[in-house]
Amino acid sequence: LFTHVPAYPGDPILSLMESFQRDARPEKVSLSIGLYFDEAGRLPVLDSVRQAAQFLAANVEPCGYLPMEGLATYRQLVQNLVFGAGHEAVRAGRIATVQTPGGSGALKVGADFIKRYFPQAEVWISDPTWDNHLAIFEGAGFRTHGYPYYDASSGTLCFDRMLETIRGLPSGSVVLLHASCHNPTGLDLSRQQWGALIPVIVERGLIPFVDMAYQGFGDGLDEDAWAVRALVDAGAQAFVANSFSKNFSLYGERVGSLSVVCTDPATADNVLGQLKATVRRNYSSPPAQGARLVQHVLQSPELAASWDADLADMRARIKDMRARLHQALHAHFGERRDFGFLLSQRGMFSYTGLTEAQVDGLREQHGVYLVKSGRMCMSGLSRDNVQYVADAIITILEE
Ligand code: PLP
Ligand code: TYF
Repeated sequence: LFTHVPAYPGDPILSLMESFQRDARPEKVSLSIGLYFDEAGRLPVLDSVRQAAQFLAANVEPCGYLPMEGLATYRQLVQNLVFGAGHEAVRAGRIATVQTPGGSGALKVGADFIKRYFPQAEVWISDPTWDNHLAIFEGAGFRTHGYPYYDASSGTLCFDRMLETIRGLPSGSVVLLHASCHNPTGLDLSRQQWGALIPVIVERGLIPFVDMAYQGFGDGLDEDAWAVRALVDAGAQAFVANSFSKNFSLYGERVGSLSVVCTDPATADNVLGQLKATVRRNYSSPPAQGARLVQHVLQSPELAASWDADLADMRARIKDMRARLHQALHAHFGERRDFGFLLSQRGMFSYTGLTEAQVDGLREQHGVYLVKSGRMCMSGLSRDNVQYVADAIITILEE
C-alpha cells in the first residue's frame, strides 16, 4: 500500500541536533538550533513561568476544549504586547487575534486563510529565510519566491534590491517580513529602511505578513515590535504571527498567535469568524496549558516585570557572547579579517559567512555544530566554551 511513499530526509536543523546528541566528544558545542540556552547550556525555566505553573498546579481546573480562537484574555494580552496597550487599532477593536499552536501554527492558519480569500496571490519571502516558511506556504498551495535580502559577497543587507523587487510586485502579493532578529542572518532593517519600505507596501496594495518569533531578543519587547506598529500606523492591513516559544522558553507548549489588522471592527469580526473556521478545518482548537501560563504571567504586573527582566538578561547574555567571540577572533586576526558583523547583527543568530566545507570542518574536527549555511546560534556560547569555539574557527580559517 505504501510502497510509493518516499523516505523523509528530515528537517536539516533538527537532524543536526540529533547528530549533536549522538556525538560523544565532551568538548562538543551546539551552535545550530535556534533555542535559547543559559550560561550552563540549559534551556531556562523562567521564574515567572515556574510561578505560573505552580499556581496552575495548585488550582487544577477541568480541561474542556478551548474555543477555536483560544482564550479570550490571552488574546487581549497578546494584542497589548504585539501592538502596544492603548494602540489605536487595539482600542478600536479592528484586530482579529486567534491563539495558535506556536508561531508555526499562526503561519499555517494565516496561509490557509489567505489561500481561501486571495487564491491568486503569490508569496514573497526573504532570501534566505527560515526553511519552514517555504514549507508552510507551499504546503498551503502557494507559489513562493525569494526577494533579495542578504548580499553574500559583502555580508550585508541588500536593502535597495529588496525594495526594488517589492516595488515591482503585483498588487495583492503577500510579502513575508521578519519583525526583528532575522532568522537566519541576524540582519534587520533599520527604522529608516522600514520607513522607506512601508509606504511601498501600503501604496502597492501588498499584503504584509510579519513573523515575530523573537520579540524581546533584539532590543526589547516594544523596540522589537516597532516595525509592526509602524506598519499599522501607516494604515496597512497586515497579518502578524507571534510566538512565545523563545521569549517564554516554552517551546514544547506550542503557544503563539495570529493577528489580522483590519480597517474596522465589523471587518475584524468577519475575519475572526473565518480564522475560526480555518482553525476548525486544521486542528479544531488550540492547546490550553501554554496559553494559560503566558496569560497568568502577562496578567500579573509582578510576574510580567519578572519576565521582562529575565528577557533582558537573555538579551544581555547574547550580546555578551557576541562581544566575547568578537574579541577572541579580533585578538587573533587583527585587521586581517573583520568580525564586526558579530556585534551588529541582532538576536539569536549570526550569519558567519563560513562556507559549507568550513562548517563541516568545524563539526568533524572540533565538534562545533553550525547550520550548513554558516548560521551560528549565539546562545550556544558560554564563557566556558567561547574561547574553544574561537580557536576552532581560527584553525579552520587559517587552514
Ligand atoms: N518563525 C521563525 C522565523 C522562527 O525562527 C521560528 C522558530 O522556530 C518560528 C517562526 C516558529 O516558532 P514556533 O516554534 O513558535 O512554532
Ligand atoms: O531556525 C531555528 O533553528 C529555530 C528552531 O523545523 C527550529 O527556528 C528549527 C527547525 C524547525 C523548527 C524549529
